[in-house]
Amino acid sequence: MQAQGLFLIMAQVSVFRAGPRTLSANESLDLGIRVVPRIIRPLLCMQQGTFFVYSTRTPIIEMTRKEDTMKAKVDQIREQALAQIKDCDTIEKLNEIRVSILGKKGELTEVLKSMKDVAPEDRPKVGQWVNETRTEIETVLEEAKTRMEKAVREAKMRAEVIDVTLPAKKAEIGHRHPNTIALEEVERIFVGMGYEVVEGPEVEKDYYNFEALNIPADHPAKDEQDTFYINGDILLRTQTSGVQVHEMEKGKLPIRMIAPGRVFRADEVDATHSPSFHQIEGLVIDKNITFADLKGTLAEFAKEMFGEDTRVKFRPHHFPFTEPSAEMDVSCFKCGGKGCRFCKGEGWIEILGCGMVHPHVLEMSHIDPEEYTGFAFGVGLERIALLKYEIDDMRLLYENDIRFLKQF
Ligand code: 2U9
Repeated sequence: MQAQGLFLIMAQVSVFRAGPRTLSANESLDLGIRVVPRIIRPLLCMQQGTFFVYSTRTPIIEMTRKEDTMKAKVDQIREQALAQIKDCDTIEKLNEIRVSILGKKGELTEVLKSMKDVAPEDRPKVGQWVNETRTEIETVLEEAKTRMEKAVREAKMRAEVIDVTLPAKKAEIGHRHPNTIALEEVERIFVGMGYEVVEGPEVEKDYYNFEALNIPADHPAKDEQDTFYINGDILLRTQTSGVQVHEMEKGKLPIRMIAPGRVFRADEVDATHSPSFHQIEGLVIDKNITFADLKGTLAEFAKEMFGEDTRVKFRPHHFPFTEPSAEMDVSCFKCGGKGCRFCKGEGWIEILGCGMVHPHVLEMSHIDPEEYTGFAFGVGLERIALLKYEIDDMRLLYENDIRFLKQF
């Protein structure tokens, strides 16, 4: 209320509903009397519940009952809310409108909070307006929300329309890798002969990869040029032999096992080399095992792997871990041994290395070489796969081109 309003305390006014009388100071305040300039009188006349009286002085007086002010305020909030909802085009904005009007600090909620300023006898009526307005706004909000959700759903359905007449997308089915096919074949053969398949770690101690296999510290294989070292003592295994050493250390004899797995050597990539490839090593330790057992076993393996007519031959060789050592060739399964382009006219194809386990290797793993003997062999898995499936470049095995892999 402006200071000038105090001039009206004793003014004789004609109040709608109340009839003409003199207002007390408190009543004047309650009625919201204020002095307004003559010039804006026509404008204020438009407002509901506004009355004008002449004071003993010249200004024109606007008197508004608090109840009427509240009604105007609630109506204004209602009109504004309905207009905002009508213009609203997203559910998010709709929610913002809800919060700004009906929320804890919303405009309508604020009106309720100011009820204390309303004369007690008017409170039920004002409360009813506010609640009716709240219900109406909530209903309109809910209708708008339902309408928008429906529109969003319909737009989504239109965008996601599925043409059921289109041919189905063909799922690309994988294929076993030639290495896997060859490995499973080797495993099938040896498991059939009573062998166990044992796997071990690709990161290994120098001892299990070299020392326990009688490979001396100054052996060229131990050169950093050939082996990937993690540190001075730990490396990426260059052969799966460590797996057999771990088995021997367990002290459970006899042993009849194959150890397939990935190995690593610091080689440049070419048609026959890769820094990572796969080996299958075999080990048999029992009483009275002789080179004859080695020959018979590997001859049987060759027949099953490359054909019933396959013959084998052994050429002397040297490995630090076996004594005597040999390399085994198989008769060319393309020409039967006559000599062809496949066997480079030799009639024989080198397949694997083998030998009788060196007595010192047995001793280092606490096996008495006087009581037990054994044989061991090692074969490159990629070499078997390349030969068996007549693939002339090792790199093809690592490209994972399904068109290539599907041929085997
Ligand atoms: C223990 C004792 C002896 C495993 C053997 C070979 C011969 C061999 C090569 C084949 C092709 C490696 O991948 S390759 O380059 N391996 O010629 N490996 S005997 O001898 C062992 C293994 C473990 C305890």
